[in-house]
Amino acid sequence: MAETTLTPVSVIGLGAMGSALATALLKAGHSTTVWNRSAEKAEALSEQGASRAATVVEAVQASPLVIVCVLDHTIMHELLDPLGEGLAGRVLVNLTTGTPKQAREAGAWAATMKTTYLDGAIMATPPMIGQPEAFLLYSGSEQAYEAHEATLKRFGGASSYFGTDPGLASLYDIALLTSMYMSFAGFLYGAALVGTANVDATSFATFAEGVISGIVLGDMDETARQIDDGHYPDDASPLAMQAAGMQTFIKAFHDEGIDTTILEHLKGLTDRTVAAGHAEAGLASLIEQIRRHV
Ligand code: FVH
Repeated sequence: MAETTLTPVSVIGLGAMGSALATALLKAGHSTTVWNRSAEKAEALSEQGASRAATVVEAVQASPLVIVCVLDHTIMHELLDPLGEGLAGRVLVNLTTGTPKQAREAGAWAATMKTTYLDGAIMATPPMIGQPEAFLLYSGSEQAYEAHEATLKRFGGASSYFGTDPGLASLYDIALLTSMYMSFAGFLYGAALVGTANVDATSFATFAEGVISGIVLGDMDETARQIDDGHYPDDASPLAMQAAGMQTFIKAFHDEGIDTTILEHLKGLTDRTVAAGHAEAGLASLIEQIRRHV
């Protein structure tokens, strides 16, 4: 059911992100109550029309929808556990970064408090909050997401709901950020290698963009299909050949005095995949060793 009037919202935690969230709510006209450990961070928001709660309890009592955005889950529990059934009947949206396991534990904990729980992950920086392209991920109570979707979209127009498992938002968030970090690292390693011949990163980027967008991103659908099928055709570049190539790459990095740790790790993963029977398979077969906890 969609909102018909603007829901009053409380925001607990007014760091860079919590302040941006509260600002977005105020701009949209929501009655907004705020609380922060260091009270001075509420001053600017108070000038914009926020009500200042003196305690966490007061903040929770002020609104049916409570957003918490503090440094980590331990702090979130330190602040909210003492409330007990003081949280009953509230919708708690936890935008504090945590692991999927912590999110699931928080979902179970909230149920004991008779609180409806939505976990969220923010793929945006504070200045992006409130923009149509800002992407926040949510999982947990579907009913709560549907009831408050319009309010939650105040934070980011591109926000999405991923399912009832409270851990899903964090799982997607960490998976997407891992893809980002690894792609970024690949470019940095390449730039470092050509840099040993005084080639600047800008010149390297001209070629790297084509390889990354054409070969890596261009083939992503096919790679995903192979992962889902559990079948990894090699496309004339079998893994055993690629493992030998990687050894040469490691030697090249070593010869030029550059860090080899990530490549060595990739080579180890590739060797284990070959040893497990995928010598003739394609690169996507690495997923089978990645899935193993070593
Ligand atoms: N800022 C960002 O770019 C990222 C984007 C992705 C998601 N994160 C996550 O958002 C959570 C909050 O991050 P933040 O940027 O607001 O962080 P800070 O500015 O450092 O504010 C931290 C807030 O936590 C409060 N806090 C810390 N320790 C305690 C404590 N022991 N008791 C009560 N509150 C505590 C702190 O209060 P204060 O220091 O101002 O009194 C701030 O309200 C985080 O999970 C990011 O991973 C942001």
